[in-house]
Amino acid sequence: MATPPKRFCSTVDLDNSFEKRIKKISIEGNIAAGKSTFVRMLERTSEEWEVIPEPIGKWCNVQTAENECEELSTSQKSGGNLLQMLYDKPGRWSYTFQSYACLSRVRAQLKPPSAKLQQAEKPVQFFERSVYSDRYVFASNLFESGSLSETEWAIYQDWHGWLLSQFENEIELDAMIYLRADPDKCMQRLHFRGREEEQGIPLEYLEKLHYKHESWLYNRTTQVDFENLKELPILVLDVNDDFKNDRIKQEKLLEKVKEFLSTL
Ligand code: UDP
Ligand code: DCM
Ligand code: MG
Repeated sequence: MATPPKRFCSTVDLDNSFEKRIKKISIEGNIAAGKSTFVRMLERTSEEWEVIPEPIGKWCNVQTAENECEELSTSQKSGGNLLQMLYDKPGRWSYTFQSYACLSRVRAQLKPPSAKLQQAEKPVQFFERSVYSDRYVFASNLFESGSLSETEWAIYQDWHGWLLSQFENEIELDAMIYLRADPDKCMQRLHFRGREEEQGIPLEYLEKLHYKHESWLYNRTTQVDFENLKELPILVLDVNDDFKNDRIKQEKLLEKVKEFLSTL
């Protein structure tokens, strides 16, 4: 009797075990809390860790020196403008912005992991924010402050729920890390970063977003519609102290991340 081709079976096994092994973790936090700085640090730490930056962040940085020679796609151009439009006229542009932000995030998160990651023994993908913060922090806050109408909010929630049900397996998270910083610290960092579109943001806006993060990730009192989200492990890290250029603080944060990963 012919022996079945082993390679075939092991390829299938490999695929399955990769799906089981890979951990997907989102990094959450207020505007300018330090998420991008934090994920860059994670990326440098291990070959087995991959980072998926927030697409909005990329669009806002299109005019920096390192990118200025690159050809920009229509979506990148409109993304950059859209952030400005959102802050200039939230009543007009919040729905458009939130639709585009979520769509582009799903698209970025559906890209297959790199070949290097697929060979890793303990692969981890870190996402800068998630479709959940899009909804439970940003869109929800814009609705509560009157920038999204009842109808827009109802339509947003309808397609958001449907979209996630379609891609549940691909984008489901294993855990979240909440980078917790006081709104005035975020304001300082926002000014320090100097992203032009954001310079008119008042402290009250960061305070509202802070309370949204707090009730969702710290007090866990926000009502969420996704079962898997209700029990998701959350690591809370205080990032009020600057860690960007402080090796010892970075090491301490990394220790906590590693310990957290070992529990998942
Ligand atoms: N930043 C800092 N010290 C830190 C973390 C961040 O000075 O410990 C600065 C960082 O260089 C940037 C700004 O704060 O200019 C916002 O950080 P980031 O872009 O990482 O924040 P995000 O909006 O991604 O959360
Ligand atoms: N943003 C938003 N709604 C979302 C996601 C992001 O309004 N669903 C905005 C907030 C910031 C920028 O996009 O101005 C993302 O940048 P940051 O990485 O600084 O939080
Ligand atoms: Mg960022």
